[in-house]
Formats: sequence, structure tokens, C-alpha cells
Amino acid sequence: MNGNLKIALQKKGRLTDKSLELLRLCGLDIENYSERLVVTARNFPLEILFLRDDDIPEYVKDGVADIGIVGENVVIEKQFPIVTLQKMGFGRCSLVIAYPDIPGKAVASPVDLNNKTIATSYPVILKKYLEENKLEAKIIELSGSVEIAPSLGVADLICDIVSTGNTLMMNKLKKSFKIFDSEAVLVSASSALKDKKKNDLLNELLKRIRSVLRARSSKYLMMNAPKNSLDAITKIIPALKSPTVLPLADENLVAVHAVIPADQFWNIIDDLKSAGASGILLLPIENMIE
Ligand code: PRT
Ligand code: ZN
Repeated sequence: MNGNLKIALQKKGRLTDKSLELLRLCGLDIENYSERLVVTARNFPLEILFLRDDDIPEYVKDGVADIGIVGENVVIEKQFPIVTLQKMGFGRCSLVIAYPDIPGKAVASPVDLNNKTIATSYPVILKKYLEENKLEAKIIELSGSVEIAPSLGVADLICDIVSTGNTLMMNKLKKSFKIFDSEAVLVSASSALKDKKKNDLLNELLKRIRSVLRARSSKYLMMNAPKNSLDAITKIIPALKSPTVLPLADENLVAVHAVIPADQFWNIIDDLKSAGASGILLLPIENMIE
């Protein structure tokens, strides 16, 4: 026990690089870990434990790690009593029902699941879905390669994680509907850690993570505007706070700066231009402290 906060990350997989990138954006200096099991940040009392994603919920529950970053799908499937402190905005995927792309086999709606066999690596989530929707289907639990179950005659349908849909296509399967949306989450055994010092470290880390996530979903918008259309332009800008207006050498113009939700830019650009805005710039924000 050295008082360091311990975080479990996926050792090698889809969440590894994005988890490390996020911690680095939080200002943590983490060396390239290659094959080591534990790495300590150089400038923050944080130890990183690299584990298989399936093991992370249990290690967090047992207190081997104080916190962990893992897919929500794994957290729910494992059913351990752990809490989600923060959604991380990456590792997005869905658990979907898919069926063989052959005439007469289409699954259009949930009732079509009745009396079918469904192969999945997520029996807990699927069972819950079937129960909630009063559907009767047989679940075949497989630990991997679920997508080949229909062609092997093991199951009628599958229930599997999909992101691009390429794997389904390659296996001549069609997506029917989704039963669960997932993304990476930061989890802990309880909402506050028992050790006061560690809990302070956790709160500091959470503050930084939230600032990075806020910054990621926002952009800094800058433009020049004729003074007489300032009112019209500020009405168009979906600013999170009141825009900053600055004088320019040309007295007829002002500079307008605002933080906007990243996904709104393309919706407002034509309106801004029609209202007379010029020299429009959109910049990324690295950090946003509240
Ligand atoms: O070795 P370890 O056990 O740690 O890794 P793993 O192989 O079990 O997990 P990994 O790295 O594949 O996924 C880690 C987490 O990433 C998952 O628990 C999900 O939360 C999330 N995630 C996001 C995904 C996908 N996207 C995804 N596409 N997990 C799995 N897949 C699979 C999917 O099942 C399909 O078979 O990838 C395949 C390709 O998907 P398509 O739709 O892009 O073709
Ligand atoms: Zn795994």
C-alpha cells in the first residue's frame, strides 16, 4: 500500500489507446508501457494496471484497482456491484440482434425472437431484454466468434456487439434492432473511496477527465462581424456562455468569439455568412475548466 490511486485499463484492445490518450490529455506523464503489467505516472500518484477487459469489473469490485475504464457492456454483463462515475465518450458500440440474410429468415421486430435460438456472449443482457419484453427465446452462450453460429446451424440468430457492421456483412448477417448501447465508462467499487487521500486523488483525476471531455465536445468559434449585425449574429451562435465581443482597428467591425457545441458548427455557418460574418475560424479546445 503506497497510497497511489490504482486504475485498471485494458491491456491490449480497442479501449487501450483511447484510455491512455485521455489520461495523457489530463496532463499525466505515462511512459510507453509495452508489455509491463503496472506502470506509474511520472507526475501524478497513479498506478496503471493493465488487464483483460473482462477482468476489470472484478478487480475493481475486490479493490485490487480503485477505478477502471471498461465497456459498459462488460460492466452490465458481469453484474458486480460497481458504480459508473463517468461515461468516457469513446468505445461506442451497440449490442444488436442479427439474422442470416436468406429469404424468409428476416427478423423485423422483437416478437420475431419468440421460439428462436440466439447465440451470444452477453447472456445476462439478452436474458434481461427478453424478460422485460416478455419474449421466449433460447439463449446459446458462446465466448467468441458468435457471428458464425447461424452458418454452423448452432443458432437461428445472434446477439452481438457491432460498431461498423463489417463483421456482420462479411458473415452474411443483417442487423435487425439493437437492445443496448454501450461506451467506455470509468467505474469504481463505490461513489467515494474509503481512503481519504485516494479519494482526493480520484476527485482531482475526475475533475481533469471532465474538463478534457467538455473540451472535446466544444469548439472555439471566431469571426469578424459588422457592428450593425452584431445582434443578429449573436442570436445565431449557440454559445455555451455569452460571446466575447472585441473592438477591431476597423471601427465598423468587431471580433466575436464564442465556445459552441462541436457538432453545431455546420448548422450555423450559412446563417452566419448571410448575416455578414467574415473570417470565420473554428479551433479545437484542449481543456475547459468550470
Ligand atoms: O483481450 P480482451 O479480453 O481485453 O479484449 P476483447 O477482445 O474482449 O475486447 P475488445 O478489445 O474487442 O473490445 C473492448 C471493448 O470495446 C468492448 O467491451 C466494447 O465495449 C468496445 N467495443 C467497441 C467493441 C467494438 N466496438 C466491436 N466492434 N467490442 C467488440 N467489437 C467486436 C464486435 O463484436 C465484432 O465481432 O468487433 C467485431 C467487429 O465489429 P464491426 O461491427 O466493426 O465489424
Ligand atoms: Zn475481453
